[in-house]
Amino acid sequence: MSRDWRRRGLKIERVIQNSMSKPTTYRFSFGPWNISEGADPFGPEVRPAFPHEKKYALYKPMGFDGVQFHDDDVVPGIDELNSAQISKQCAKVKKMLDNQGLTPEFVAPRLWFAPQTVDGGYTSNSAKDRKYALDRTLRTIDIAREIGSKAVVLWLAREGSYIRESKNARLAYQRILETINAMLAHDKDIEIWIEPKPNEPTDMAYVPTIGHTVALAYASSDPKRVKGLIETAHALLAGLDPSDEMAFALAHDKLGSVHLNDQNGLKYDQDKNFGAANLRTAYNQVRVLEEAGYGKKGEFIGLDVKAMRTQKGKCVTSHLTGSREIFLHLVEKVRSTDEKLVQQFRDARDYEALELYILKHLMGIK
Ligand code: XUL
Ligand code: MN
Repeated sequence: MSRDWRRRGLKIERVIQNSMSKPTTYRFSFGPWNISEGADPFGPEVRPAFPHEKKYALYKPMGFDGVQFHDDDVVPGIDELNSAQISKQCAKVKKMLDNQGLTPEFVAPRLWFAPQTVDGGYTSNSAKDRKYALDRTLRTIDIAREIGSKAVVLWLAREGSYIRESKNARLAYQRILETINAMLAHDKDIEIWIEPKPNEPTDMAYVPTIGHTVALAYASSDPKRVKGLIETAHALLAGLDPSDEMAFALAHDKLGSVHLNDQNGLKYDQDKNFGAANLRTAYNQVRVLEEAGYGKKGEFIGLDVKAMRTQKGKCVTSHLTGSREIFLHLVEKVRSTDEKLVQQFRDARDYEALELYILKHLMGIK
């Protein structure tokens, strides 16, 4: 074991002790896209539109302090505006956030809508389209700084392939790394949080897991500023356990944020309410976060949940408040887990008894 790893191990033990002595007060965030009109690939909107500007007033009363943005959530029509116009719009959004007492958690370049990114951005075979993707990403960093956000999220939506032969995958990974380095060079403070996802909209996406993300971080020119954002559903779509993915990132000090939600098997990306498909998996995610002291340095609990299409009403938000409530109930479950008993079961290697204890604890049976 290298000395660095040993030091990190000791640090993790300290964090576990700290998190036991001082409970974390969690802060929650979501993006305006999480309040949607219910369109899906098979049908149109089913609820009346509710403008983005009106959504921000809902955050605080719902118990949320952080806003996650796409670049064009901050600056609608971004591709048609010059930098002075973009700055003016950023100032307007910053004022609104200050007035509402909200923190802009991150800004993500929406690189999956433009005609230039049909075949990907950073990994497109067209040099002109790669330049569009980089320019828009650097502009997103400027937007993040102007509204007071310390991070840019890269969900690498169309960086992948539908057929293997269409791209050189090794070159694609090199191009992603070059983009990360160009972003780090563009701004000396900005953090880059990559949100891995294995598929959808592409068949096979590059950077499908947090392992790929952490490898890219270490290969970059400033590893400290490159982290991951783990979404429950994305980890499940990769056939992985989201709490283990989070633990891996935390062991490397590389969990920038989370998108908690749920996923019922290997289907399309469902963004179900947190805990809705598998409460025990949700409990284990909360357990890993809580044990590591996640949130003590201001990290947010982000919820990337989608309202059911069947839900009636204008501006449906109960999926967000419900997911937040379930998270907080699970924090209580984690805090009331009898850790001494867990340790006894571990020492005796009696995992049958441990499993029964956990299931009964989750069901509220003494
Ligand atoms: C896509 C996804 C996105 C990102 C933000 O599956 O999760 O909403 O979280 O661009
Ligand atoms: Mn997400």
